[in-house]
Amino acid sequence: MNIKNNLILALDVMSESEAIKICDSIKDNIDTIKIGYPLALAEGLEIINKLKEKFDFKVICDFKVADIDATNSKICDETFKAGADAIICHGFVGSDSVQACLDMANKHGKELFLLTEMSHPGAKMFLQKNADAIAEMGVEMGIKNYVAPATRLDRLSDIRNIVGDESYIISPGVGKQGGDGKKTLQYSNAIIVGRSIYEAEDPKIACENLIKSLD
Ligand code: OMP
Repeated sequence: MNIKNNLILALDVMSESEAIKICDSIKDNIDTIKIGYPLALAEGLEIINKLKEKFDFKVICDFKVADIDATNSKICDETFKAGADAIICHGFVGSDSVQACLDMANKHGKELFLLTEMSHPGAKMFLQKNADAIAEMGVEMGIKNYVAPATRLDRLSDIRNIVGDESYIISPGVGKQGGDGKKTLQYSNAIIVGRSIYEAEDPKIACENLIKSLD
């Protein structure tokens, strides 16, 4: 994926009108947005194509897919049919579940991102202990895209070492969760930022200031 300014907007707002307002203000600086459960549950999957058509964005669907293989296939199929360019799946469910997502992404000619370690404090309880193994599994499966945390640069660096320089890593946790964008980009290909942009008084200025700080 080629992501403008190495910056993805996490559009976790709760209505189409809010989404359009934010997108309008950041559209010159951002070409890739991430839509997750908040907006998809509030407005339906149609929101994906509505925003793609209006702003020509690439859309990553953050549904953290984590079910048995048969169910994962159906979730991914519907998401890609709705217009998603990529989907994020969990790795802790194991290779059969992840393979189902990968097969569906390949069938649609779209991308899969494998989530390794999460960015929040609770990730230390269970996920961190297995994150290296999840990343190793991804490499064995031929997965090219990963999600890894901006909040723990040592862990992000470990995961980069496992997946190699050819892999594409996107990292959430910059801003509100305490991560630093510039430092994160030493290891990641792009950062994912939500609240520091869409909750800002002026999202366009917040976005421009963030981009300047990445230089
Ligand atoms: P802010 O904390 O508001 O910048 O948003 C971060 C975005 O990244 C939200 O959409 C989260 O759901 C998402 N996210 C994480 O914060 N941590 C993770 O480990 C993984 C994700 C994700 O998969 O995108």
